[in-house]
Amino acid sequence: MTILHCADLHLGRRPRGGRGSWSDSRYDDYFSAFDRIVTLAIERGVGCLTIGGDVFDSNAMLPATLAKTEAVLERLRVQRIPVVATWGNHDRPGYGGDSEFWLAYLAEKGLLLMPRAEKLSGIHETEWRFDPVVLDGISFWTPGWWRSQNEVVLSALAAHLSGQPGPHAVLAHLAPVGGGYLDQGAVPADAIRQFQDLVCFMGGGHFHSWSQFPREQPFFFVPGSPEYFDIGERAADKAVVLYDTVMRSFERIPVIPRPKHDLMLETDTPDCEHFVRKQLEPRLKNLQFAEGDMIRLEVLCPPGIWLDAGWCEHWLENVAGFGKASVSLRHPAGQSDSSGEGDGSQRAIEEIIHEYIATCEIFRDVPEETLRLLQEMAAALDEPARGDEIIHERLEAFFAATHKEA
Ligand SMILES: [Mn+2]
Repeated sequence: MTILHCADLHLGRRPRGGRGSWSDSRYDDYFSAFDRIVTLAIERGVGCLTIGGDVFDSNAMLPATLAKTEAVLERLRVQRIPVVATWGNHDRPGYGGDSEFWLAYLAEKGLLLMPRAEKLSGIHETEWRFDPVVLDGISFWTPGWWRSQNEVVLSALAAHLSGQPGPHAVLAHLAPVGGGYLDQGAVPADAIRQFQDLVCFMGGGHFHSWSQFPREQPFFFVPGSPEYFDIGERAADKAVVLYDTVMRSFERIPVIPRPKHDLMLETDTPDCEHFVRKQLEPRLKNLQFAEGDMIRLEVLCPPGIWLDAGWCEHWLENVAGFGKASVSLRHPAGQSDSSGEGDGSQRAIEEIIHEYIATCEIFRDVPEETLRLLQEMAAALDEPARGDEIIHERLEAFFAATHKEA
């Protein structure tokens, strides 16, 4: 069987900051990206399309989001190409009730198939119940998404599969990491490796850029989100994987999100018009870009020089023609104008951090928590013996306080 695997579609997503034409065009981007993947599935005549979670950006959605999703999936239904999907952290409802999410509705409508993983409350230990979807003799399983228990469920699933006749495939909204991990969707590579001899294919997700595991003869793939989650996302390597379960071979097919450009420039003046004329315009002359592209500009400023980032963003969007611009200032580390005066240097650093937080989308709404997190992490550097532990604790506290999830 040939499987086309994608993940992290984030259908229904809008950029923060309200409605408007930019918000509308980004909203459409996520559907267009999914639609192109569906076209690819049809053109290649695949055996099935699999989705590794975060189908939707949120379980609370507008009616139009559901209707548009159904319309895209309908294209596959008429072509008799089955879709097998698992859920990610974004698909989950914020309250209990594991089946009360919209993927279950799409499954009921016959637009996709969903393997299940259920938690059974055993008296002494947690037990899990797994129900596969069987297509052409291959059983598709999922560990589901269980937050801090993700790794536990994954091992329970591996144990379960070792007693079941194959062939098996697994879909999981997870990505392997080598070293320490700070994210519920990241699991140690060994947690994935235990499936190596149990499955013919494993489709991952959660991280928004491509990775394969192991490097040689991979069976596990994180494809990457087909669109940028937001303008600050650094994950740029986005693709889908076409996998042949008989040959155990794969083709990596890049998917192209709305273009985003990352520039870094310097200024020695706070005069925006001068900066645009002398630095920005000459740089843009050499940049291949089209109207509606996104741009992230970082400007290195000498101590005490503050360019008006908002003015520059406005210029990039309204004069240069970018769809969205994000401008942030950077000041050299460890330098301060107010040396030798009480806690003056400490204050300068805090100001710089505040300025940075204000320009960075994921921290902007939680400036106090972010500042505390940074201070605590800086303090952890002074305690090498317990540093790791402190950083884990502090990050968990930060995520708990802000409900931020990747
Ligand atoms: Mn995601």
